[in-house]
Amino acid sequence: MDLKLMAARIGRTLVAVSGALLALGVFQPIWAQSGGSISGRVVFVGNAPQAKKVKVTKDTQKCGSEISNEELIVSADRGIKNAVVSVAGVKGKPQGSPTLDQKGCVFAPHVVVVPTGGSLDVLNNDGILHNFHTHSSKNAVINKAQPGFKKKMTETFAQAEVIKVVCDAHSWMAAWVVVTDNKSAVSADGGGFKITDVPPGTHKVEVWHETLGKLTKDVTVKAGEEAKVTIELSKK
Ligand SMILES: [Cu+2]
Repeated sequence: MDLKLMAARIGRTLVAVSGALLALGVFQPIWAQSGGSISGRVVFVGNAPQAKKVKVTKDTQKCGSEISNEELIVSADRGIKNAVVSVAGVKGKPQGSPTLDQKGCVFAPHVVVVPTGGSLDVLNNDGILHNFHTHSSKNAVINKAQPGFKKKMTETFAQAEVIKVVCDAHSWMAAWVVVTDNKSAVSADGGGFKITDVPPGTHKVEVWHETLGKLTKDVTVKAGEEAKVTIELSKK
């Protein structure tokens, strides 16, 4: 028998044996043990407020005449946008490098997650003067003008912290930089979120929203399954 034929026979035998072991439940395939996911919605309990409008008094050709205040965005079916859902003690990094754009005199996104020690690209797509000013206590305060010609600045955050960012040139501009090593997701329009690759077990899921505060919930994740949760927040 030549070597190729022998290798092929050994290969087939291995496949058959592992297949039989799988069928017997002797061992679990590795991909089934890699974790599950946590998904669901963050919802508002109570009378959902209307988003406030803010009159623009400056740079109106770039900013328009009115801006929606983004501190509490609740959809018609009560979903809360921009809540940060994270899994305590489970490390994870956001995909790609986080960016905070300034477009139409609004920070976008309104809430951005940055890993501890990681960097954030601060973009200026407006071509007018903005100012990136952080209100932090654990991290060094950043207060930098970003003139129209400066399309990008890169800032780093050494410590885990929830940081409010404002622009001193436009009083309505505000955003939040959430610095954490925990696996996190920011709830989308309608309040939906999903966190993948969570190890099996019972986890403390932490939720933060800028005006509704914090909440912790125990969530049990099973390998290969999606744990569905509804997180309810209300005004204090
Ligand atoms: Cu600005």
